[in-house]
Formats: sequence, structure tokens, C-alpha cells
Amino acid sequence: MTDLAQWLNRQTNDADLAQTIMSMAAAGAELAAVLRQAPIAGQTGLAGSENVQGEAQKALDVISNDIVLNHLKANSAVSILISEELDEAVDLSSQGRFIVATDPLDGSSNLDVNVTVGTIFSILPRAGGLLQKGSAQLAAGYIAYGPAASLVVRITGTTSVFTLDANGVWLLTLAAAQVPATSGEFAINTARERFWDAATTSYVRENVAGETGAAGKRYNMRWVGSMVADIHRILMRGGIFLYPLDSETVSKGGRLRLLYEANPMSWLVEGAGGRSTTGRQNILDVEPTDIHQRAPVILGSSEEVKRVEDWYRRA
Ligand code: AHM
Ligand code: MG
Repeated sequence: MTDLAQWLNRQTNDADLAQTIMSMAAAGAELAAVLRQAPIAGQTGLAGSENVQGEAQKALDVISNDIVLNHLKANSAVSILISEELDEAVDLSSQGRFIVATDPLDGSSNLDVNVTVGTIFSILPRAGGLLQKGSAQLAAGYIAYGPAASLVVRITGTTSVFTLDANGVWLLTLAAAQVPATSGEFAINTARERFWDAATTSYVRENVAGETGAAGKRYNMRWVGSMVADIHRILMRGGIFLYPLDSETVSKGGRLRLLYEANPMSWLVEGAGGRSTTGRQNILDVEPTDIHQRAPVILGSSEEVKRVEDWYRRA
């Protein structure tokens, strides 16, 4: 089987870029081992809480951030780290060519119930500065810590899936993920319906009407509450994920973060033939104004995303 190093060798001539993806993959392998043992090691629970010895308990969010930071510190190709867990961007190597933006542990509300969480990352050229559009990404990926640990990565070609073996090696298990153009599954937090805009409401209403409505077919709804898990399902078998701008999140610009959630996921979904939008424009074309900026996120099967875009055009 092809391992990650061999795959990278075929995908790019840029050894620094390959090494940076290897660093994130190594951080993911280390974190996978930590997460498997976390309830035994007493690492679940909130940051700031105390264990029975009265010692400050380290939350997995903090541990994850430290693991990623340590792997990137050891890689001189990385100049700057932007992390969901850190207020400011961190300077690493002054000679480094890349910026890495990461959510080291996405979906952390699922940690204490043993449901899939993930690490998301985006790699950008340092020369472009801290605030670059998603279309400037050099590579992006995520690691999903589920029944198997999956690394999904794309440079500029296909979106490929690796699985962590028992020896800690990432082996290629799907060379080119393909998101089917149509799907009968949608993912949205329906408890937020009262905040939705007209386009979102119309699209979901059509799906819920199933074969009795304009969509003309039956839909199912899935919401893990862990973006990595929801996107991984969509990459493997299709569907659409929506975290749109709504009346409650409008003042913040949305719920999910642009640089380390929306952009890398759009890069991966588009590499698998899917589509991504804020509703009004391609996510990858959004100009960031802040490293922790939020954005509306709608992505997945192309025909489903186009239906949502049609509703936005009509709205
Ligand atoms: P986090 O980065 O603080 O973990 O938040 C992001 C998560 C996503 O993984 C998920 O899609 C979303 O928040 C769930 O939101 P909700 O709580 O509305 O279900
Ligand atoms: Mg997150």
C-alpha cells in the first residue's frame, strides 16, 4: 500500500510543503493515541477544572494545540501558526515559507461522549500575509478521530484519504474521493430554524416535504455537531452541510471560522468535485479581515449546493 510519504513524493516537488503535511499528520497520529486513552488518563473535562489531587486539569483542546504547536515548531518550513486556541498568530521559524491555520480539536463538545472529533488545517504561503483568501491555499486537510483515524488531504489535485495503521503509519485507502453530485442527505442544526433566513428555510422545507414537494424525492437529516464528522460523511457518500448566516449569528458574520474551518473544508470538498458557498459567493473567494473571522458555510454535493444558491438568488 502507498503511504503518505510516497504519495507526497508523487504529488509535489516542494519538499517543504510535503514536510509540513507530514508534521500535521504526525501531530494527528500522536493526538489519535492521546484521544484513545483520554478517559483513562483523566483528560476529559473542561479547562480550568481541577482533578482529584487538586491539580489544574488540562483540557484536550489545550493538549491538542500543544501537540500541533510542538510538531510545527520542529519544522523550519513553518513561519506562522494561526490556531483557534490562540488569540494571536504565533511566529515560528523566521525562514519559514508557510502559514499554518488550524482548529486543533474541532467538535470538542463531542469529546466527553466519545463521538468523532477532528483536527483541521490549512497551509498558505507566508508571502501572502496573515489574511489570504481560501483560493490562495497551497494545501489543506483534516484528521477525523473516529472508529478509524482518517487523514484527508489535498494539495492541488485530488482529495485523498489515508488511514492510520497499528504502527502509526498513514496508508492511502482512497486515492480520489468523489462527492456525488446529488444526494438525499442534508446536515443542519434544525433547532436554529427560527433564526434562519428565507433561503435556508425554503431549501430545508423542500427537503422535508420529500417526494411530496418540489424536490420530488425523500431526504434524511444527519447532524453530528462535529464538522469534521459531518464533512467526512459527505466526502465519502455525498450530502450537504449548512451553517448559514442567521439572525443570531449575523453580527458575528456566522458561526464557523473562515481560515481554519470553512476554507480548508471547501478546498477538500471542491477537490472531490463538490461545491462550496456562503450563499452569495464561493467561500474560497471571501476576503478575510481578521484571523478568527467567521463565515457562513454551505458545502457538499454540487446539485444540492446549487439549489441553495438558487434560493439565495431568489431571496
Ligand atoms: P468548535 O470549533 O468550538 O468545536 O465549534 C465548531 C463546531 C463544528 O464542529 C460543528 O459543526 C458546530 O460547531 C456545531 O454547532 P452547533 O453547536 O450549533 O450544533
Ligand atoms: Mg472548530
